[in-house]
Formats: sequence, C-alpha cells, structure tokens
Amino acid sequence: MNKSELALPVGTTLDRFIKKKQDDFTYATGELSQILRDIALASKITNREINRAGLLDIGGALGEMNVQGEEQQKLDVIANIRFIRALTNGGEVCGIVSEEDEDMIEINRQGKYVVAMDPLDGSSNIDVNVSIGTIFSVYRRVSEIGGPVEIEDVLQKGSEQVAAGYVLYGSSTMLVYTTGNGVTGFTYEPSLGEFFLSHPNMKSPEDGKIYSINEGSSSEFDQSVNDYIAECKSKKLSARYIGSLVGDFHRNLLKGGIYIYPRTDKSPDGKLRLLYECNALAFVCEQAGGLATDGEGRILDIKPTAFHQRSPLFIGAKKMVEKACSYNKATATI
Ligand code: AHM
Ligand code: MG
Repeated sequence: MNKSELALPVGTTLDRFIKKKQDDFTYATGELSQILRDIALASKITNREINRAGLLDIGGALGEMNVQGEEQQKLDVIANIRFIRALTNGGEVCGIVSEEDEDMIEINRQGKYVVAMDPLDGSSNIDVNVSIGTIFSVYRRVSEIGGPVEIEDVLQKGSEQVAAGYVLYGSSTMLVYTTGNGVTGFTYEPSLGEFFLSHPNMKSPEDGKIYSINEGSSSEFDQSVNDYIAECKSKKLSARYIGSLVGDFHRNLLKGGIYIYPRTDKSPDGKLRLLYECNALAFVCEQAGGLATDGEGRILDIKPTAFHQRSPLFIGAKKMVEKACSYNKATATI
C-alpha cells in the first residue's frame, strides 16, 4: 500500500473554498466571504439543536404567533436567534429581515450588506424528523454606509442579490449557495464540524420527471395549474411533495423536477415569501440553469413592496416551468 493511501485527503472545506473563490465576487473585499462563514457557523449550531430535538425540551410550539399569524415552533425561534447572533458578531451586515420578525433588525451601521432569511423553513416537519431548511439572501445596501439601514436596502429586486442559498437539514446536512457564478454544494462532516465541497458546479436538468405540489388544495387552484397537473399525470410523472420547500427544491434540482406553490383561495398571493423564500431559491435555480416564475413572469424581476410579501412560485427544470406557465396563456410572459 502506498503510504499516502493511509491518510487520504479529507477534501476542500467551505472556508478554503470561499477563500479561493473570493476573487469571483463582484465586490471582492472579503466581507461577503465573512457573511457566508457566519451563515455556515449558525447553520452548524442550528444543525446541532435540530439533532437534539426530542432529547431536550426544544420540540413543539412556543405558544406564540409570528408576523405571518403562524404558530412559532421553539426551533424556529432558536434558529432565528442563532443566525441573527452570528451575523451580528460577524459585523458585515447592517440589517436583517427574518420570517420570524415583523420589522427589519438593524445591526451594524457600518455593514455594507443586508440579509433576508427564513431561519427554519418547513416548520410542520420539525417534530416529525422530516427534512427542514434555512434559506438566505444577501443584498448590498443602497443607502449610505454609516447611516441607518433603510427599507429600500431590503426591498430590492431579486436580480440584485449578491449571494443566496440554503441549508438542508436532511439525511445529511448540506449548504448550497451561489454568488452569481454557478452553484456549489457542501456536505457537513459532523465529526470534524466542517462543510466539505461535495457538489461542485450544480446543474438543473433541463427537463424532469417529478412534480411537487400540494394537490390536496387543487380545488382552490387556477384552472391552468390543474391543467398542468393533468398533463403531468398523463405523462405518468412522479408526484413528490414533503412540505419542506428546501427539501423539495433540492431533490428536484438534483433529479429534475418542478415545485409549484400557486395562488389559492386561502392564499390569493401564494403562500411563500418573496424576499427570503422565492428570491433566494430563484437565484440558485437560475444559476443552475433552471427557471423560477410566479406563473406569469420571472421571480427575480419582481420589485418587492413589503418585507413579508408573498408570491406564487413555479421553480425547477427550465422546460417544466415553461410548460407549466404556458397553460397560463392569458398573462404569462415566459
Ligand atoms: P413555513 O415558512 O411556515 O415553514 O412555510 C413554508 C412551507 C414550505 O417549506 C412548504 O413547501 C410549504 O410551506 C408547505 O405548505 P402546505 O402545507 O400548504 O403545502
Ligand atoms: Mg418558510
């Protein structure tokens, strides 16, 4: 046996990768690198808490509602605190908009970036050991550095994002992100406490065989959505829906599929939040060669008007999203 085979290389850590790629950033200052490291740190701690759910008294509901009128789970709140704390200590961020907080949180006026995030998405799956995720989106602030963080710093079109990604707490924990130069995935190695490069240059298949939608609400969907579902069935595609956006999106990204959360009678603007759910995944998806629309136009072109604004979402393999939107001939521009 060759001696070097006794100690095989462990691979490229996220930190080392970020450092190597720093020059790819539009603003190659290292600040954005620090934000990604802060997010990675918070996700490791959140991962630890999630893995202990069931052993400690951190499962179940907190007994309070968030700004969306949804019951907050204890782990939603724990993850929110962890991410805010890491980004605060990192010092590069001036403001955070979180699904769990009504108002923007001002942090460091010298920070050049704002972050929009859903610290723990898929709340209904927390207590039943099904995959959940963190979603994040980073913008460069437009207001003067040193002054107060402004609403306009966050209410930018998704096309202005400088970085976005997600963490999937699944059968393994993965961090996937883009800074506008393709999509890269890292897998967490718990014994070393590090994310390692595992999915370089992730690409969405152009077409796919999976459709993901909560069909239980089909009586509330527009006819065009039901027409597309009928087509999926006629082609004998596979229906896969776990109710965790990050998990459903990630599977479809790897295997080829479409995720749809359309408008419904109950949620006339859709359920998902534009700033910290749709935009972040739309950026990742486009960077991987896929497409993301609200059923009519490109997600990344929508100018947000409110922090917690909702949007319908059609996201995934390019041909599937185009096909789904083609049923909506009256208004679709894609
Ligand atoms: P949340 O942010 O409260 O967790 O809600 C978002 C989640 C998504 O992860 C998931 O795709 C969707 O809501 C499921 O909603 P539904 O149960 O209506 O199908
Ligand atoms: Mg969410």
